Amino acid sequence: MPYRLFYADGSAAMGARVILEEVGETYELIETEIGAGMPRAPELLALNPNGWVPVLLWEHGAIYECGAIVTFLCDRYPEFRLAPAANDADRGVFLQWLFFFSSSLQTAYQMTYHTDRFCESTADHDSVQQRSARRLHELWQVVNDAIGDSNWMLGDRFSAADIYLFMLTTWLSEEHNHPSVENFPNVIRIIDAVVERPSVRKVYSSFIKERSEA
Ligand SMILES: N[C@@H](CCC(=O)N[C@@H](CS)C(=O)NCC(=O)O)C(=O)O
Repeated sequence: MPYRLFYADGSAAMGARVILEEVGETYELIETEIGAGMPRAPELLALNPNGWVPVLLWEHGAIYECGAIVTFLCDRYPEFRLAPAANDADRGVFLQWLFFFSSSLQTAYQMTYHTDRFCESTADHDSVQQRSARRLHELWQVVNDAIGDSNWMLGDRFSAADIYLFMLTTWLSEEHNHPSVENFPNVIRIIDAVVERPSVRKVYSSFIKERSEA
């Protein structure tokens, strides 16, 4: 059975899709409505009660959480060397970055894109929005400093953490008062290399075209 992926353009499902491309598996995209205030498909809610994408369907069931899907796929296809193996010295740091990205950075993004979910009162909205945007800057600074002179998140070794990093940078939005990626030159160095991968060029073709025309 080919993989099936609950998917929306611009979403975290793109990172999971890049990994499917990297490992050369066939997959079907299930285009999914995730717009604010729009109803979620019952099929999605049955698999992920949060109503979020990605959800990956495979022969033994469904998995949600982008970091889990990425790790699951990398481990399933070790020959592509997208993640250090469980007993590899780099495994811990690989997991560190994936967890940091999905728990800290993604949550800060969510607080700026869906601020109302984090406020009891509309009076708090602007304050939460501004603080979360500033928090994003702080978190990206941590990542930028950690990269230092390295070529990749794991030093001299490319991994799925670099693909995840790329995905997160595509969500930076001036409209939401996010910091510009220009503030983080070490991050730019990695995303400039990641964007050259055929998998990324395919999945992010519209995004890349829009950016080049802007
Ligand atoms: N922690 C989840 C977050 C997924 C998530 O926030 N997905 C967004 C798209 S990037 C979504 O489905 N948003 C719809 C919503 O928040 O209602 C993951 O990493 O998979």
